[in-house]
Amino acid sequence: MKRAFITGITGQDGSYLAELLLAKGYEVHGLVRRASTFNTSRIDHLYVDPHEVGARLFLHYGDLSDGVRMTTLLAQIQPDEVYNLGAQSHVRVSFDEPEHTADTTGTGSVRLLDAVRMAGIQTRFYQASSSELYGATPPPQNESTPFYPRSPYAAAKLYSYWITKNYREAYDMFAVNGILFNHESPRRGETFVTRKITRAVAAIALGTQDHVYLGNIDAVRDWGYAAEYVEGMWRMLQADEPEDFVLATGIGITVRDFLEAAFGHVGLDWRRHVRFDERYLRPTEVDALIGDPSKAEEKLGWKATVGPLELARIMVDADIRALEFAGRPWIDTVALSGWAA
Ligand code: NDP
Ligand code: GDR
Repeated sequence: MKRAFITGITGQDGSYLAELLLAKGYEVHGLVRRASTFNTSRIDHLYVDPHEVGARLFLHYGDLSDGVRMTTLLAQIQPDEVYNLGAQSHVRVSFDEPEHTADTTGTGSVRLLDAVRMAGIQTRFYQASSSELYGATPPPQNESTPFYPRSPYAAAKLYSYWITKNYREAYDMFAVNGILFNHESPRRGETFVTRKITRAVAAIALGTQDHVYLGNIDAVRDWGYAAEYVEGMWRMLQADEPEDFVLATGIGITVRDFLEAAFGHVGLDWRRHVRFDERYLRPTEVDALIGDPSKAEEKLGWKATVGPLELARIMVDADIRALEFAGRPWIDTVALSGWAA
């Protein structure tokens, strides 16, 4: 049985990746930050009490700021594959917390890479790199497009990109960067623009809210469906050679277009419900990101099938369902208290 270790397992991508790997027969180990309340709602439905025969999901307390913990955990788990998805992942928040972002989103990666080295294990390593690396460089962007980061988040991810490449070259590690363009889902964090919009649409449609405040709605993004992107991550680690890949849909639309699709799906006119608040602007904005995923299609056989407009409709439907179920999470969950110390 193959064994995987995932940082960021409680996040959007971590939850889909854990689902995928469990379905493929893996034993999955995830890093969870200690919080004063449970932060595992996205993976509760996957949890099986570890005392039960056949349990294959195991959770461990830890933090990317703690390198010693990473080393001891990896030595104990001995994973075949490590997926580094943990990060302070919000671009706007990175302007408020630049040092914390550097520590988790940047230095956290070298802590984990070095933990692999110090633990003396043979493992394949996936680094969650981002289209934010391209920043001010105009689209289309592919694996050879120059980087121009435009936020503390992107600068931290740039460090992680290069240190992953350096460990590949210096220590002959199978370590790769997936340069993923925006990907969303009903599990997307509530403060990213797509989910913020689709939650608002659901609440407005059901009569519990009237308007939503947004920032720059002219930004262009290439929004794909997260559940498809985790398959691409896995394929990168199954390849014969360690290489970096872009995953994207190749379609760019504006936030305005996304608004049109999301509000239009329930027969509403977004212009009546969207207000501007400069608090949501960034000191330096990324105007347009549209990926060229042809290398992944050619070498990994990976191709996105859900485009940004269809995604808007999927997310609106899911948020309406969640509200209709009186705020219960949209996935069926079981109480997850058994694993915690
Ligand atoms: P989320 O914000 O949903 O999840 C981030 C995860 O990282 C959470 O599990 C969070 O834990 C964890 N985390 C945060 N800080 C730490 C820390 N100090 N130590 C350990 N874990 C920590 O992100 P996504 O799932 O959307 O993205 C996954 C990764 O991919 C991130 O690295 C992101 O930057 C990157 N990425 C995402 C893209 C996207 O469009 N979604 C595109 C390109 C890259 P907790 O639940 O406790 O907060
Ligand atoms: P992004 O995603 O910055 O691309 O980073 P986000 O959804 O935050 O912003 C997308 C675009 O929408 C504009 N925008 C707003 N954004 C937010 N969050 N809230 C608003 O009210 C709002 N109004 C307009 C933004 O200015 C921006 O142009 C995401 C994250 O998942 C990163 O971790 C990941 O690396 C990149 O995608 C690829």
